[in-house]
Order: sequence, then structure tokens, then C-alpha cells
Amino acid sequence: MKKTINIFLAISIVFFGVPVFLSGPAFAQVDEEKVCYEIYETEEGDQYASNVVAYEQGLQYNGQPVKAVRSVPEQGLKFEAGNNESNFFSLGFGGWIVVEFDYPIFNGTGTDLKITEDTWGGGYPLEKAEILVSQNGIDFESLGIADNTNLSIIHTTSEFDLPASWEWAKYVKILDVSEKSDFDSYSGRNAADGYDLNAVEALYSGAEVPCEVPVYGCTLTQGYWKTHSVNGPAPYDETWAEIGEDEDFFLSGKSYYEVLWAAPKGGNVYYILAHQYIAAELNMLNEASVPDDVKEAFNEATDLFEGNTPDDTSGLKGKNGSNIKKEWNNLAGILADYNEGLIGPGHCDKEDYKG
Ligand SMILES: [Ca+2]
Ligand SMILES: [Ca+2]
Ligand SMILES: [Ca+2]
Ligand SMILES: [Ca+2]
Repeated sequence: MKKTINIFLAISIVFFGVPVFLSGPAFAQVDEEKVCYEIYETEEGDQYASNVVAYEQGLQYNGQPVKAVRSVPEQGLKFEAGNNESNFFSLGFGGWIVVEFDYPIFNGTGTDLKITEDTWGGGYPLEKAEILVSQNGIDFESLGIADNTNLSIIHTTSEFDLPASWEWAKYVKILDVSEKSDFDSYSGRNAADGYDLNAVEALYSGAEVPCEVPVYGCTLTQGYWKTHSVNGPAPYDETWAEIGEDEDFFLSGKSYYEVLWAAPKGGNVYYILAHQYIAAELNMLNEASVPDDVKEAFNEATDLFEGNTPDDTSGLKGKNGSNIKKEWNNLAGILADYNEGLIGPGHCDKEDYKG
């Protein structure tokens, strides 16, 4: 996080000199706690699975091993066109293979994964395989069943969408689930050998890129906001009008202005948090950009103020009391870091600032 701020300062100095009340999304800041991806359609040549991790070939309908020319698992990685038995790997009934991608399959718009199978000509019984994906090669999630019905002369294709919550997948398992009984009345049944995998193809790939969040404005401390209301003594900051000094502050029985000036007697965490909360709210209204963790802390603090009065948090004792205090102080700390410019767009460089 510290590094992020340094980047911000360096950039702001180069482009803007002293950043005095910048307005509008002026530039972006890198959020190092997040991972972002750039997703693009795969290019010819690099879209196929690159490696066979494991496999177990099943048998033919008659219980004999699958023909040797159809038993090379690597033949199931890349697409090869034409009717050639060395273009595919026949899984055999109940057989399976796990393949790995050098570059993960990314979850783009619509389907992300295309499986090609070979079935020469129509009128052949149903061959099918369950398609599962994994990020770590251990935990797999099923995407559904591929089969040999979508035929284009020699090759059949089935396409799948990655689970909505997945950014990417690195491993694909293809498990034959063809039913022997579907072949009982087929004349060439003895040599039937299940799903014939030609290729496992990613439709999207991607790369990690820095997560950039727009940064604009600047923040001021609670000390500044205390003294720049309509009540003075420092010059009036009109941002106050967007809340109103006399507006009720939640269940406190006091106005925003009164709460901001109320001393946290006995270290009452209600006021410690409220001071940072009000300053943060004014900074946001003053159009300072807000990092996600600050937004989150602000929303959690809102919940606390909606459910508590200052009396609820005064004189907290014991282990339970100290846990509650820790929670309030922790949120106050995040909002203070924001107000003081340690996180977020940085502190305003304002000449009459007295906080
Ligand atoms: Ca998708
Ligand atoms: Ca086939
Ligand atoms: Ca077959
Ligand atoms: Ca192939």
C-alpha cells in the first residue's frame, strides 16, 4: 500500500507539480491488493492444451484394448484435420484424460472451451464424454457433456462456458460416459472405442495486468473540517453545506458539528470513529476518490452508527469490551489513514490548512 502512495506522489509531481485540489479522474493508481486480467481471443497456434497430465484408457466394446494407432494420448491435444486415426485419442469406454494448458483458458463472453472429436460420417451411435475443469489439477468442476452429434463431415464439436465465478481454468478432464447399450444393435460394435478426442481448445486466453483505479481529488483531516464549518473560526468550506452542520448524527442525540467537537470522554470509541467518519464523508463529498477498503470501512461504520448510541460504547470492559473497541478503532484507523492522505488520493496541499 505504501508503494502505491509513492507511485501516486511521483506521478502527481511529474504531471501536475503540486497537486492542489485536483478535480476529475486525473490519473490512475495501481491497486496492488487486486489481480486484474486482460482477456483476449486466442490466436491460431497457441490455443490448444499443451500437455497430458494423466490418463487411463478404457477398452473397446468387445473388451479388447483400443487400436494402437488411436491410443497415443498426445493426439488429443491439438486439432488435426482429415480422416486419419492418428489425429485423435480414443478414450475407450469409461476412459479419461487430463490435459493442461500453458496459458490458462480465460472466461470471456460466451463459451470459452471447445472440444473436437472425430466421427467419420453420420449414422454412428452416440459417443459422449463429461467435461470437467480445474485451476489446481485436483478439484474439478463439471461443465456438462460433450458428444459426437454436432458433426461436420469428419469432426464433431462441443463448446462450454467456464463457471461464472471463475476467471480462468488450467486443466481439463475428458471422461468417457458413452453407454455400451447404445452400440448393441450396431454392426461394427466390437471395435467401438468411446469418445475420440482430437483437440482441447481455449477460445480465450489472458494475462495479469496491473489493476488501475482512477484517482482524483484529495483529502483533509478531521481537524480541518472541525474548523472550516459555517461556525468558523477558519474560512468556510462549502462542502459542509452538503451535510449541514446541524443535521442529526445517527442516534447520538447530537448534530454532526457537535459530534465532531465532542471529546471522546474515557476514550469512547463512538466519538473516535465518528470524528474520522464525518471527515471521510466530507472528503468524499468534496470529490476525493475512495479506495475499496475505505468504502468498505465507511459502510461498516455506518452500520455501527445505525445500531449504537454513544452510551452503548462508553465504559466497555473485559474481553468482550476490548473486542468491540478493537473493531471500532480499526475502522477509525482506516478512515484516519484516508483523511490524513496515507491511503487514497493523498492529502490536499492547502495553504490555509490548520488541522
Ligand atoms: Ca465465458
Ligand atoms: Ca467418434
Ligand atoms: Ca470411438
Ligand atoms: Ca489431435
